[in-house]
Amino acid sequence: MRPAIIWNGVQKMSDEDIVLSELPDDELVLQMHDDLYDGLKEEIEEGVQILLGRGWAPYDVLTKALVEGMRIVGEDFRDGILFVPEVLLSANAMKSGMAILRPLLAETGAPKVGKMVIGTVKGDIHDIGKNLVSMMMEGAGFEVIDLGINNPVEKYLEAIEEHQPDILGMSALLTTTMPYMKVVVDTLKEKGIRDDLIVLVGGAPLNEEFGKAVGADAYCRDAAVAVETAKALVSRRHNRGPA
Ligand code: B1M
Repeated sequence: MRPAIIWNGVQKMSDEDIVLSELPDDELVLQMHDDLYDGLKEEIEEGVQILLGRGWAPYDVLTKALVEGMRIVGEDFRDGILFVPEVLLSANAMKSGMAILRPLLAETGAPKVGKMVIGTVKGDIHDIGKNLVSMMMEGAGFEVIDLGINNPVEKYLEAIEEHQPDILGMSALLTTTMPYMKVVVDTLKEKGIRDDLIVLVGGAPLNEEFGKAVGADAYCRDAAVAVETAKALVSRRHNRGPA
């Protein structure tokens, strides 16, 4: 065990002194933010299991421990304090925590309410937010076909033809890749299939106005909004019946 650190005259625990299971919930969540920041995959997995074991809802573990931790990582990435290799480690730790939560969030037993094809657009390899949307949609009873990252329009078209989804979801995290959403929507129009689908878009740099400009049915600020919007638009469509 490493000795305790003396800092500003105050004895501070070193990371190796910390036993996650002994921390109260609020301190454990803060420690998990630190561990995510440091890309500590095993500690994140342990923290997730501890919170679940204490009766936390999977959604709360996801939003309060993981998503909030990633928000902090994002700020320091933006400010040049963290760099790509470090953020990759954080992303991997986040994904391993999400992998534990995924089956729990999907465990609704509810009948399928619709089908969604989703993917991150061409040129963009960010997938944490998209994965989160997929998880939440599955949890809400949607069947989700996840195309992964860096999708050219052809990939979306193939998946639409093969799976005949109710919804097409697109994610973009870069200002340079978000315009590609319009390429996809315009191609759907050219093919005469735009109105067969509900098109939902999301990603940190987007907004409502952008969603309208690319011709989407809705912009979704986060995964919870994506679920609510999808449910509302699918049920409106079903009530309207076939054209
Ligand atoms: Co990147 N990156 N990154 N990155 N990265 C951002 C996006 C950036 C904002 C960081 C910054 O500078 N502040 C910045 C973009 C700036 C800009 O375009 N204006 C940036 C940059 C510049 C880059 C590189 C260019 C860096 C470089 O190489 N120099 C490079 C680009 C690579 C590429 O894609 N071609 C790059 C690389 C990476 C990593 C590989 C290191 C890693 C990605 C790992 C991975 O995803 N597997 C990474 C990460 C992790 C980030 C930040 C820090 C975090 C993104 C994230 O996962 N957030 C990010 C900073 C930030 O966003 N503040 C950043 C957590 C996630 C839960 O939120 O993705 O917003 P988010 O998803 C939300 C909503 O947006 C919404 O719901 C989600 C859940 O609530 N949503 C949808 C998302 N998609 C949706 C789809 C829907 C509906 C809702 O469909 C229906």
